[in-house]
Amino acid sequence: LNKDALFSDGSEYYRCPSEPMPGDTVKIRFRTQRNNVDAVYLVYGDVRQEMEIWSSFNGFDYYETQIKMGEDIFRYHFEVVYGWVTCYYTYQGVSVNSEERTEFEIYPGYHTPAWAKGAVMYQIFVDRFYNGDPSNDVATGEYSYIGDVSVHVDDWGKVPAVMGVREFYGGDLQGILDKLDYLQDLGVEVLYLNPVFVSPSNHKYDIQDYDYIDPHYGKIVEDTDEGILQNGDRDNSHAWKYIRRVTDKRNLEASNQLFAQLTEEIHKRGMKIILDGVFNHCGSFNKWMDRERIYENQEGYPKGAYISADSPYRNFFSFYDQNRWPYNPSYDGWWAHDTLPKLNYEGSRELYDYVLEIGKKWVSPPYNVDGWRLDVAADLGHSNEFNHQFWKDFRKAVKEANPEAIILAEHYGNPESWLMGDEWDTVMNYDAFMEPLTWFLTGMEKHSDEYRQDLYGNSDAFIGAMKNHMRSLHMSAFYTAMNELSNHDHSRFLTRTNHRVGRISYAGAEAASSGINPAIMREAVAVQMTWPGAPTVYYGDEAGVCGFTDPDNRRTYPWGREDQSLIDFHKVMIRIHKEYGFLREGSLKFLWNDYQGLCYGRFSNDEQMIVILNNRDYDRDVEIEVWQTGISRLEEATLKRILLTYRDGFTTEEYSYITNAGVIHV
Ligand code: ARE
Ligand code: CA
Repeated sequence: LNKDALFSDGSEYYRCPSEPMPGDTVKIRFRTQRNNVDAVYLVYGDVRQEMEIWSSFNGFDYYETQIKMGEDIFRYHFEVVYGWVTCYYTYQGVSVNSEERTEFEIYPGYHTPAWAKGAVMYQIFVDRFYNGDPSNDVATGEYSYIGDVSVHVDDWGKVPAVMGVREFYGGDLQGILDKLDYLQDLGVEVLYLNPVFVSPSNHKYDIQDYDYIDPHYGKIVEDTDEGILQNGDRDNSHAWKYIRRVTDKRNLEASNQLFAQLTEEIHKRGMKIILDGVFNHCGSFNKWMDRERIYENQEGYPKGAYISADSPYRNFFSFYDQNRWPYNPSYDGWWAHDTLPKLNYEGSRELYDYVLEIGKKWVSPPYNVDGWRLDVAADLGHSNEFNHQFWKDFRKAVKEANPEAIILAEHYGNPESWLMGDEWDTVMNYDAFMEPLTWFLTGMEKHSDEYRQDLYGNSDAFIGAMKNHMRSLHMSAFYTAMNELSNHDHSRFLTRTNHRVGRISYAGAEAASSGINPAIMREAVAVQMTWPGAPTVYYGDEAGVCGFTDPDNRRTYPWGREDQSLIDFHKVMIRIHKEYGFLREGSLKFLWNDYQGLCYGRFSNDEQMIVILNNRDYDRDVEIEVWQTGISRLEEATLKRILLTYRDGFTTEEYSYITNAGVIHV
């Protein structure tokens, strides 16, 4: 029995249709070496259903059988009979007995947007990407009305020793519009923007008003001291002027209009855009809370919950001390941050419905956003049960408004219970991408800042972690998972993998000349662009930007000082990613590994790619059984691509031949 030939997965090549609805008939397929086994059975529940040969090619027999989908999760594995031998094929591969936890699973009705499968995404932290409109910049001192010092940074290239939450560089929506050509040329298909709604911080996770784009990202059309007399409580005309920048409807509407223009332009180019949805908590600045008394006494704004016990928003939050009003400071905050009051959905149906409406509003005309990235999604609500109920309702609301909008949650740990087809579509893929890959390429251990000198991670650990965590991402979630190397919460990949270099200079060309070795980054990008899921580039990573964790990971994009060779490398890898459909929705198989080497194949029925990683700094010969992907020993022309990576001096080479039957010499 040739065990290495046995194969099946959740891709459309082995499950057709791959995202069935209840009532659909599904063809399930299984692969064996040609003329190698006596019988194959599909086993589900108590049923053992014999499969028949559907087709034979690439040296394999493909068995097939049909099943009718009900409403419930369908779990199955395969049983292979070969003379006296019986073995099983489960999600984890070949085994002598089958355990329930490794069953293949189908969730009838679980559908994720086709456009998101394998889509090339680009994450933008707006204030730091590009300043397209200096007239909307935050002024130095602007936020003194909330008792804080804000700084307008004039020098775009400055690397501050400490980046405060109120240091603003002026990046905005116009800046994104101005750079769409660059992004498209890079090969980007989807933009993911960190929060853009009104908020006085540069990260905007403390939302002040969910209904409007912050005018500092949009437009400030009304900007005078006029009207100061309308607000008796404000003794300082600048405060009033600045408050009006973000509360005057003319500025807010103009900003929303510019945003609609941006999404329209993005769609015109065939691209998509998703927004950050921060629904677990809002900002203490929010009109509902109004701790900073921004809205107090303004026409059209009722009193906030912090100020008044009679506030209509009183139940939007949970206050611990029921006797302290006004200025009740004791309320529930996300991870005890008092600027991030937790929203109390259980206490207010009105709030619940309002946020569902917000979920719909931005994916509907005239904005037509293509989905949400959900901040701290598992934290929302005060119980697990309630949390699931909320996301079920949220999904219904959003998909009703825009059926092809994606719902992508930020989550660390096992997301399985939210990924059953009726809550989230998928997740930011920390567990089955960013973390295992980081450990493999750096030798860094989980939850440790220590790097083992001269040791890279062990490929067995990489494969083990990947297989384990990939299991909780059923195919629909797996192909759409956001695969990042860096983002706004973690160190930049270049810095993470050059840990011992110490404090690193700015970026790009400067990084290159300061001893940063981009070889590991290129290796990681090669994996990212050939791995199942949506490869997502954190703005500036492609240009050589460095940075330690928050807030240093939010340095400005180095316009004019980019590391051009790293950008070019990204372009090549993105082009390869987009050229082959099987990289988006095909199969994955680990083919070989040793301590510092790893090889996997990606394939469909008629195209294959082999990716080989060599973490040693010298060439070596390895034998790889490429036939396992369907590359025929005889038909050499079917071998499409071999990607080779070396620690020093990365090369991508495109081969169209095999040097020896079934063996590639690296
Ligand atoms: C601010 C300061 C930081 C400071 C922090 C704590 O900027 O320097 O360390 O306060 O005092 C937003 C802003 C942050 C801001 C924060 C609080 O972007 O700059 O930090 O608000 O004001 C965990 C959560 C995960 C969360 C991260 C940050 O599980 O959900 O921590 N990520 C989201 C967003 C953030 C955002 C918020 C939540 C709040 O993406 O940008 O912060 O809305 C391990 C753990 C994870 C942990 C992860 C990262 O892997 O397993 O649980 O994530 O590290 O720290
Ligand atoms: Ca600006």
